[in-house]
Amino acid sequence: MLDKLYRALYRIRRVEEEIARIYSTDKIKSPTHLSIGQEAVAVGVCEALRSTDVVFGTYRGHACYLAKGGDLRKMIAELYGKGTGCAKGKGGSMHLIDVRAGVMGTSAVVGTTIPHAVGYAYAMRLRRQDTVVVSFFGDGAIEEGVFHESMNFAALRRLPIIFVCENNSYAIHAHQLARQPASNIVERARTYLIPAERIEDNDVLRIYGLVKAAADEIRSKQSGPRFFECMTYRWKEHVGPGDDFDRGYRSISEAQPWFANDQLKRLESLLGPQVRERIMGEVEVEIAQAFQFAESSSFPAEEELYTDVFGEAAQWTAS
Ligand SMILES: Cc1ncc(C[n+]2csc(CCOP(=O)(O)OP(=O)(O)O)c2C)c(N)n1
Ligand SMILES: [Mg+2]
Repeated sequence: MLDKLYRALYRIRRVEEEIARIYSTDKIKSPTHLSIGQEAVAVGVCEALRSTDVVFGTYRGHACYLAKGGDLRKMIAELYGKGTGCAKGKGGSMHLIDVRAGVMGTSAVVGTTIPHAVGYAYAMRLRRQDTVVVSFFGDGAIEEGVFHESMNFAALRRLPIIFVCENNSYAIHAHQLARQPASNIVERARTYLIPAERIEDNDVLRIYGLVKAAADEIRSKQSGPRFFECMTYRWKEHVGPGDDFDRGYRSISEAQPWFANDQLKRLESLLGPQVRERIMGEVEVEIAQAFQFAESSSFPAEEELYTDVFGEAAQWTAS
């Protein structure tokens, strides 16, 4: 298990470092929100799921997409705006999807995938399937009305869903305590009678263990939703590849404990050098191939502007 978690963490970190490295060349055609520093949440959660389980994420979604098994080549091609991308080059970094892997979508609009996840969980309950649904969102999303409507409905219907709040303390440049009366997200989840837990330290092994137990319980006992508030930290600026500790809204001293608590380094130290080097080598080849795939793919044809605009079943009649 350690080597799987390490591979997933290393792969996401290195993919995003490569994205950051080439960002200034303008090859990447969409705004890009990096999750460097936060990878442990997506990795701990997704490794605890089955391949048939599904996740819904946010615009900071590379980690969730990759950790759940989304196709790396199609993700990089999507960032390049190429027709071979996972959303045919029309979505960019913020709109990743790989239905076969159970990545049901990420969205630029804060909070929007929470009700999608709840709707999916409702469908699973009606069809008596044992799929577990995970909804990832940030600490900013809980200020959206739809978050509370979704929590209410999920609790009422005891839906098979795990809510994962990735609390990195900031929404763009505003600290949580400048936006919310208290740092009490788990308590608010509990008011819906949803069992909720806060994981303070980005500990990938703990996140994995707790989510695994929660998913097992949801499946075996139909015990209804669970909620995890995972404290974490965004190392890079809100959007883009740079550092922003000189912007004045946060300090490097606040970040230092999180740098020291890097879960990638932690797992690296728990693995033998041979395993580590094998994984690093394999991942580097895969990443190079993914960027090569994106480079050599074509942009979508002009006609593509008119496809996928409406659902196939949509019927429009003049009235
Ligand atoms: C409905 C909506 N309101 C405002 C925005 C502008 N916006 C983009 S990112 C963001 C911050 C969200 O913060 P959080 O949910 O904590 O996620 P993080 O960026 O920290 O991962 C905001 C307000 C938006 N995209 N959608
Ligand atoms: Mg945030």
